[in-house]
Amino acid sequence: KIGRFTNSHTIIESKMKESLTKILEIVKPPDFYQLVSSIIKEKGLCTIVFFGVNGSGKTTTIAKLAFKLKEKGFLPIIAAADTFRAGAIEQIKSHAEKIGVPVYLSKYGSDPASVAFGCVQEARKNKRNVVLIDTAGRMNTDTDLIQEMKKIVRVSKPDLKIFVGDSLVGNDAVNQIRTFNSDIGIDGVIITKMDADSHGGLIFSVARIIKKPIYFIGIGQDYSSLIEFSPEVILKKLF
Ligand SMILES: Nc1nc2c(ncn2[C@@H]2O[C@H](COP(=O)(O)OP(=O)(O)O)[C@@H](O)[C@H]2O)c(=O)[nH]1
Ligand SMILES: [Mg+2]
Repeated sequence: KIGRFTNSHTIIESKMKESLTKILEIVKPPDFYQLVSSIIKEKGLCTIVFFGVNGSGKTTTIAKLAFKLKEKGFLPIIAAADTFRAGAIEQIKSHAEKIGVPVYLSKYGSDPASVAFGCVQEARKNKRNVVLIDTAGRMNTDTDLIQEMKKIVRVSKPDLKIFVGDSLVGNDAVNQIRTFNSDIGIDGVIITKMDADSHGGLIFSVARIIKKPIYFIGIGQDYSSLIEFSPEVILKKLF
């Protein structure tokens, strides 16, 4: 029943917010840093591998997250396991230098799984407690590359497998998420470039298809432009 002085737009808007909130609650994450802390407490080390197609923002997101982890007192180390794309090693090395986080490097063409494994060993030796594994951008149709990703997972035994998805790619990202989830298994998602896109369709696809937590959203290119996901933050962006 609409009261005499109530604007019907307001009612529609609040109904929309209500149903969107229900969907957003599906992907609402547990506290990321608490989760990492509890893994470290149990195992002494938390290993996180990031995957997703070329250009989705993996390397940038890892730099942002390493920066945040360092700020919070964690001891991150980055594995430069993208040994495939030209410039990838220099890119991560330059980020790591800027934020003051160590990086474990190898040569182009070397086996990404052995880089990931080497970094885990290095972390144990040097008392680092979070390993962030950067991987090559790979097309989800390329089965060789999916095999390679499976090998990285087999060898480095990550505690978390995070899919990094670009909010601008729309329906393509939905197919990526489906393929990656069935072939490798996704524990959580980070959605990038939300500063350039305001409808956030990918968030709703994650809620509908894989129902896994979305830990962070990327909202820009600098190191501080990574914010924790919450339904409130997204609703504020949408309305
Ligand atoms: N505007 C914006 N650009 C981003 C964001 N995250 C990454 N990028 C940019 O996207 C491009 C590809 O990122 P990169 O990390 O190299 O992707 P990768 O191939 O998955 O490692 C770079 O130019 C980044 O600066 C974001 O949240 N917002
Ligand atoms: Mg990269």
